[in-house]
This record gives sequence, C-alpha cells and structure tokens, in this order.
Amino acid sequence: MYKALTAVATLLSTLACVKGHGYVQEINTGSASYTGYLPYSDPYYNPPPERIVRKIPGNGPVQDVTLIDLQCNGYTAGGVVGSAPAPIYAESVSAGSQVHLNWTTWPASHVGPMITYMARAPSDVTQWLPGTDAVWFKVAEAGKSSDGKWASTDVLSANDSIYTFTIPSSLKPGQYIIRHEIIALHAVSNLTDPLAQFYPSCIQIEVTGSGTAFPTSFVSFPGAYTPDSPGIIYDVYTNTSAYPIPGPAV
Ligand SMILES: *[C@@H]1O[C@H](CO)[C@@H](O)[C@H](O)[C@H]1NC(C)=O
Ligand SMILES: *[C@@H]1O[C@H](CO)[C@@H](O)[C@H](O)[C@H]1NC(C)=O
Ligand SMILES: *[C@@H]1O[C@H](CO)[C@@H](O)[C@H](O)[C@H]1NC(C)=O
Ligand SMILES: *[C@@H]1O[C@H](CO)[C@@H](O)[C@H](O)[C@H]1NC(C)=O
Ligand SMILES: [Cu+2]
Repeated sequence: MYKALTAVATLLSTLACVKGHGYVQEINTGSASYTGYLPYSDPYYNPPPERIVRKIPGNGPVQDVTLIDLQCNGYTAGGVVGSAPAPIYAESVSAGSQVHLNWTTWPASHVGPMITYMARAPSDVTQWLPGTDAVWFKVAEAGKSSDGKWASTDVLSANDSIYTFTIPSSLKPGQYIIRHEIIALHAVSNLTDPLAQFYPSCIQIEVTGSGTAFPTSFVSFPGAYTPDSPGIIYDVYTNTSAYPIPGPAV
C-alpha cells in the first residue's frame, strides 16, 4: 500500500512536470530593469519585443545533458537551436554589481540547486553561438544548506522569487552571456535512471569596468554535465548527506 502511494506520488510529480515550472521573467541590473523572454506571449507579437534573454520554448525542462538545448534552453526538435542570439543586451553593467533575476513562482516540489555561469563573447554577443566550445565559467552556486534548505525552493520562495548574484568585481569588460539555471531533482528517485530537470536560460549583457581578470579554465554546454555526475544523480528524499553542486568550482 505504502509502495503504491509512493508510486502514485512519483507519477503525479512527473505529470505535474508536463505543465511546467518556470523561467526568469525579469532582470534587474541595478541601473535598469528588463523583461525576460516570455515564451507564452512574445512569439505572438509582430514584430516580437526585443529581449536581452535568448528564446526559450516554454517553462518546461531540458532532460538530456547531451543536447545543445542544455545551453540556453532552446529546443532542437522545434527547429530553434539552443543558443539562438537575442537582438539586444543589457548595456553598461559595472563589474562588481549585483544582478537580480525574478523567477516565475517556482513549485515547492522542485528542489535543487541554482547555478550561474558566464561566457565572454569574442565580439558581438547578439551574433554569438558558443556551440560546444569550452567558454563557460561558474560565477555563483547555491545548493542545499546544512539545515536542509534548497536554493531553488526554500531560499528563492522566501525571497519573493528573486535570485541575486554578483558580477565578479575584477572581471575584464566585454560582452557576455550569463547562463543561469535551476536543476530540479524531485524526479531523481531511481538512481539508475535519473531524470534531473534543467531549466537554463541565457541573458546577454555588457560588463564595464577597468578589471583585467579572466578565468583560465572553462567548461562547455553540453559537456559540463554527464547523466551520472555527482549532483545530477542525488536522491533528495533519502540522502541526508551534503549535496555536491555539479559543474566546476566557482
Ligand atoms: C517579478 O516580476 C513580476 C512580473 O513582472 C512582477 O509582477 C513582480 O512584482 C516582480 N517581483 C518583484 C519582487 O519585483
Ligand atoms: C533577496 O532579494 C534581494 C533583492 O530583492 C537581494 O538583495 C538579496 O540578495 C536576495 N537574497 C537572496 C538569498 O538571494
Ligand atoms: C530504474 O529504472 C530502470 C530503467 O527504467 C529500471 O530498469 C530499474 O528497474 C529501475 N529501478 C528501480 C529501483 O526502480
Ligand atoms: C548521497 O549523495 C552523496 C553525494 O552525491 C553520494 O556520495 C552518496 O553515495 C549518496 N548516498 C546514497 C545512500 O545514495
Ligand atoms: Cu516538473
């Protein structure tokens, strides 16, 4: 009986996923505020509104870590390649400033980490497709706190759905893509057949300042994660040990 109930609960949480879960609806750089790419209204405008966020197909997850879709949440199958550039970018964001990302209401069941990467465009970010090049470095990460609170649910919800990270203060100026994601782990209960859900999106910005710092090691998307990386496989219902956030160090 108990087993059956568990199975039903798992099925329901999987079905709930069909309805989907969320995306970044607003970006605030301190000096300016931008509406995110709104997948349920933007495509119906002619011309479509210009956004600093690359197109996403909807509020659902990417579940295959080998697809280009993992990069910016495009959908290869629908003919939009993961990383199709957006027409504009957030201008003049000072290195060291905080960027606030306003998520749509996130389902409480969808526990998991929130991770932010950046990649520097060789020239014009509105033309740049990183493809599978290793160009990404991690700038922020939050997983499960020692008292069991998850970044994507407990912390985000308690903060009015606003996630904040800081552009590294000594970062070399230039045009960048911010790749920000929630990884939802609620369906990863069968450890041999994990179903981590990735909710990435890519935000284009210009970083200003006099910094000269730049990392020397990078990862690619797809490439940075494998289906059995620590933190991609993690049973959130039974595992009480520390949660290893996937990807490289910040
Ligand atoms: C987040 O964005 C939504 C939609 O624009 C807005 O209604 C809401 O007030 C914003 N939240 C905060 C805390 O600014
Ligand atoms: C909560 O949101 C505020 C801005 O609205 C931000 O300054 C703060 O860093 C956020 N806290 C967390 C834990 O993200
Ligand atoms: C996990 O999923 C695999 C593949 O679907 C299946 O063969 C296996 O029996 C499942 N294991 C458990 C414990 O449910
Ligand atoms: C819990 O997660 C840790 C970190 O990924 C892992 O090393 C450990 O094997 C997991 N424990 C169980 C019982 O699955
Ligand atoms: Cu879901």
